[in-house]
Amino acid sequence: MSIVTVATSPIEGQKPGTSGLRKKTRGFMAPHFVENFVQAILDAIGGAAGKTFVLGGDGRYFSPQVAQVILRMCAAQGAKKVIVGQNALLSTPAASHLIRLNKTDGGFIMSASHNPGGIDEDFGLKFNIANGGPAPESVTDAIYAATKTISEYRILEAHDVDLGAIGTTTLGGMAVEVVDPVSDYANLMETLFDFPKLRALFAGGFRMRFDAMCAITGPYATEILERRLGAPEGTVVNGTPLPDFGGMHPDPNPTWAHELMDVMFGPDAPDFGAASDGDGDRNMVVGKKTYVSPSDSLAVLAANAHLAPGYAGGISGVARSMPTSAAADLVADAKGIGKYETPTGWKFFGNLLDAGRVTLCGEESFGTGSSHVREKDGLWAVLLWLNILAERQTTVAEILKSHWQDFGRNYYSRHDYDALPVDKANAIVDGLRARLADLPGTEVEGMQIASADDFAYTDPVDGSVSKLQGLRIVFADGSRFVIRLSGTGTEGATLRLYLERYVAGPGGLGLDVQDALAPVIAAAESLACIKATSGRDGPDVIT
Ligand code: G16
Repeated sequence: MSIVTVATSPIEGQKPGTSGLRKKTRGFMAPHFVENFVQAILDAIGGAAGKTFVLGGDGRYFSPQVAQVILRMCAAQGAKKVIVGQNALLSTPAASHLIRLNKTDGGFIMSASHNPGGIDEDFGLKFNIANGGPAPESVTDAIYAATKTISEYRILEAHDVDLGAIGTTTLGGMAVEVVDPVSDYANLMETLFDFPKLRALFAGGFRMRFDAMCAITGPYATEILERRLGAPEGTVVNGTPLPDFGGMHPDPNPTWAHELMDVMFGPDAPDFGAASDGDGDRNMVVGKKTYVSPSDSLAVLAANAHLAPGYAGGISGVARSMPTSAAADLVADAKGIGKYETPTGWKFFGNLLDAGRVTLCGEESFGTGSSHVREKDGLWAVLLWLNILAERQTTVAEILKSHWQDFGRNYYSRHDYDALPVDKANAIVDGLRARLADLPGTEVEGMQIASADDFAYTDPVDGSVSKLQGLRIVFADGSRFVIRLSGTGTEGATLRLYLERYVAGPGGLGLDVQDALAPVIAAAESLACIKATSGRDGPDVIT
C-alpha cells in the first residue's frame, strides 16, 4: 500500500448549497470530482491527521465507491479512525448521533436527501462538524474556497475495505470500525420516549403505517416500531433501502408520498401514518384523513413535548426557519420560552442548540428535531407524535383541532416551481427584490402591504451575518408570502413560494387551506408574476 499524490485542477460547480454538495450522480462520477471535494473538505478543516470521523449515507447509487475513496483519502492523510455504518449505511440523524456519541472530529454523509437516486438522478456529499451538525457557513465557505485552488490530492493505493462485516480492520495506519447502523440510534430513542407506553399502545390495537420509501429509515423503523415496540409486521412498508429507492422520489410530502396519502385518506385508514425521506431526516405525519403541515407539527410538538420522558422538564426554546409558519412562535410566547427565526438550512440551528437556547427546531420542509442530535430527525418526530398520542389517548385530528382552538391557526402552504430555466427564476426574484423598498404602504389585490424586505440573519451566538435569505412581503393583517430559490435542487432552479395567513378563531379554523390562502396567492402572483414570467400554469408541488 502506498500513498500517491495526484495532480488535479479545480472543477466548476463544487459550491456547497443549503445542505452540502448535491449534483447529478454522473457529475460526481466525473474524474477527480469526489477526490477534489474530499480534499477540499480535509484542507478546510485543517487536515485529517490524528482525527476520527464517521462515514455513512442513505445507500444511494455510487455510495459504495465514494465510501472507499473517502476511506483511502483519510488513511493517506493520517486519520486515526473512521467509524462506518455497515455497508456504508447510516441515516443522517444516526450519523449525527455517532459523531456525538464517539466524540469524533466530524463525519462524511453521502446523501442527496429527498432527491431521487440512481445513475441519472442525484448524489450528494456533506461534512458534519464535531457537534454532529452540518458544517456552518464559515466552514462551507472555506471548503468552496479550497475547491477553487486545489492542485493535488493524496490517496492510498489499496484494495476496497470490506464494509459488510461488523468489526475493526486497518487501512494503512488507520482503523476502520464497521458498526451496526441502527443499534446506537435505537438505544438513544429508548432514552427519550416511553417505550413501555408505546408498546402498550400497539398492543391495544393502535394501527400505524410507516412508509420508508425504499430509503434509509426502513431498517431503523423496522427495528424500533416492529421489533422494540411490537407493532405488527407490515407496519413499515417499502422498508428495504435500494440504490435507486425503487424508482420512488423519497420526499415525504403529499405529492411524492401519495401512496401513504391514499391509504390515510381511504377506507379503513390506520390511526397514524408517517413517511421519511432518502436519508431519514425528514418526516411527514398524517392522521386518519388528516394531513399535518410541518409547521403545525412543530407547534404541536413544542406544545406537548413535555409529555415524553426525554422532555419532561420542559423545553428551553424553539427555533424555526424564516419561511416556516409562526405557529411555533405562538406556543413559545404562551410558554414564555425563547423563539428564534433562522434562514433555511439546519446548519443555522446548531449554535442555538449548542448554547442551550432551544430544545426543538423545525422547518416547513418536513424537518423537525431536537437537541438529542444536531440534524433533523424523521423517526424521532414520529416517535414523539406517538408518545403524545399515547399520553393524550386521542386522535391526530383532535390534537390539531384543540391546538388551533388554543392558539389560532396559521394556514400555510408552499408552492414549488421545479426545474425552471435559471434566467427566468432569477428574473422573478430580482424583479421583486428591485421593488421591495417601494411596496410598504401600497395595496395589492385589496391587501395593504405592511413591510417588505430581504431576510438577513445575525446569529445571536457568534454574531455571523447571513444575507439574501428570502424575500418576504407582510400584509397589514399579518398574512405574508415569501419567495426564495432552493439551494438543494440539481436541475435548473426551483422557486419556492411560501404562503401564510393567521386566523385567531374561534370561527374560520376549518377552512380548506388553499381557499383560506387564496387572497395571499393572488397577491403573490400579482407582485411576483411567477406564472406570467415562467409560463407555467401552476406549481409542480403543493405542500
Ligand atoms: C435541506 C436543509 C433544510 C432545508 C431543506 C430545503 O434539507 O437541511 O434545512 O429546509 O434542505 O432547502 P431548500 O429550500 O434550499 O431546497 P434536506 O432534507 O434536503 O437535507
